[in-house]
Amino acid sequence: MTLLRTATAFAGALLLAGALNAAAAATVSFTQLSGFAGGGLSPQTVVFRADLSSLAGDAITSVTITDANVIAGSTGRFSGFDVDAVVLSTVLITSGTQVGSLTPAATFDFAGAVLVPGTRTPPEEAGLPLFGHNPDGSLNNAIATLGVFDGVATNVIPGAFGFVSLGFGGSLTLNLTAPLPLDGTPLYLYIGEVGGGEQAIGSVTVTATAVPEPMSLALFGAALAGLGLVRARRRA
Ligand SMILES: [Ca+2]
Ligand SMILES: [Ca+2]
Repeated sequence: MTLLRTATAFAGALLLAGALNAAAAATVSFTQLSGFAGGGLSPQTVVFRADLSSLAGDAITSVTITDANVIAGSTGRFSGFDVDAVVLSTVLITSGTQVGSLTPAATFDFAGAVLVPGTRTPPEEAGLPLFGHNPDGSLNNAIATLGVFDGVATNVIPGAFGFVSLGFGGSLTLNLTAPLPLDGTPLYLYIGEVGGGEQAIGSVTVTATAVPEPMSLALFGAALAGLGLVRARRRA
């Protein structure tokens, strides 16, 4: 009986492994929209849109924005892509002036954001983190406000507000509070870049349920038959 139980447990473990979700990162490309987003005296956030409607997989679990290393824009603490907002929405807009109509399709865990700071162009400002970063390397959510397109396009402190500067080659990863199912309906990722100048590369982590292949099942069946044979021989 022991052998049979072992075989049954083995079968259960295999089937469970087959049902687990496998995650993969898919690169998405951004299109720059006309018009600027933002408010106040410096409404100069450039809005980019990536079409995720035909993304393969079951659900989106996280989004990563990486500075594309185009050396432009501001310097020092404001180096790299200046992320004003990151929004997933089913609403299609064609101008940055329309960001107010974007209803979020999912909620990001902004408190759990992971930042990998990139490099800066001089001045170095030793000891000071990139704008929107806390000294411990975490995201300063009180300054970045990544759920809202409200960036103020200036590198004057005080005055600058509403974004996080990634540094050249730096990145920002945001997990969703719950997986967003992909069902083939329209879905867009919008990001804002304060002041213009820099470009970003987008990456989306997608889960897909692994289905056991016919060959694996055949091999598994053969293994079970083998175990049964051993058991029969032992009994004999
Ligand atoms: Ca913001
Ligand atoms: Ca910028």
